[in-house]
Amino acid sequence: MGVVNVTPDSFSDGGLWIDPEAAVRHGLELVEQGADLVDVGGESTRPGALRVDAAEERRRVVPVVRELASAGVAVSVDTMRADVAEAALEAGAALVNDVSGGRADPAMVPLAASSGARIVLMHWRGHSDHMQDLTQYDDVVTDVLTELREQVDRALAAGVRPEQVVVDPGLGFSKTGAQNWTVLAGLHRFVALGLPVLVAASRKGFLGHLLADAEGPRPPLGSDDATAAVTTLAAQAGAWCVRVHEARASADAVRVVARLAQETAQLTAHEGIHRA
Ligand code: PMM
Repeated sequence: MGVVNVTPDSFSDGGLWIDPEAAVRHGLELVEQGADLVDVGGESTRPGALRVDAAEERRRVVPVVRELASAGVAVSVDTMRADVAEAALEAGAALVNDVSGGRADPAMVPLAASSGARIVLMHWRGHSDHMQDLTQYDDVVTDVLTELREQVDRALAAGVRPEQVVVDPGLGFSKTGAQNWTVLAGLHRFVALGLPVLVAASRKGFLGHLLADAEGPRPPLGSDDATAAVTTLAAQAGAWCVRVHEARASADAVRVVARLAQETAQLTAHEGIHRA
């Protein structure tokens, strides 16, 4: 999943794709790099960000979704608002990516149920202006899994079908840097839920902190290689999708993991025959 943030203030690419034509060009470039999906968002969710006006969010997102969808691109819309999601679905979006996992807008889950669209439910505890005050966990992997399972159950109880649901542990959302690493180490437990898992580590602060030098944390644009490393590990752990700002390295990494998985399966079968 390649990211197009049609925002002036996103963490890594704020302002770059605010012009709709530039946003569409960038979406097409991500597809050329190997992205199967392009995620279009009009609201920054970086720590501390304030909410954008709903009409402004719709104005940013819908023309870009329409243009990319009409070019044959599979588009997801990154929004916490049901009316923005609905307008994007009408404009041709195939998937709704709700970082609040249905918690921010009570109309989102009913929209998913009535439209039948696939929906990403991300683990979420609160809006960006205070989410980093909500990082208390007894055991971060177990607690995130429990809360995410509750979000999924709420969606299923409201009529969303299991095949529609994608889950996401929400790296960076109400999680400290150290907690992000713990969640990544426990990714297999999210995969074991039996639902497709999306992982979005791309250019996030915890990578910049890992790669810090004497001048301080590595800026977001400098962590694409580390992002591709996370993609490799996430693919190996069985993730369904990674959400990334630069798609080529991650698309290549996924192909390497898939090829090696095929080879490993053949080798295991071969060894089984020899043992038998
Ligand atoms: N993170 C951001 C935006 N959208 N969607 C999902 N499903 N998961 C995420 O972790 C996520 C997201 C923030 O990233 P950006 O502003 O740097 O693109």
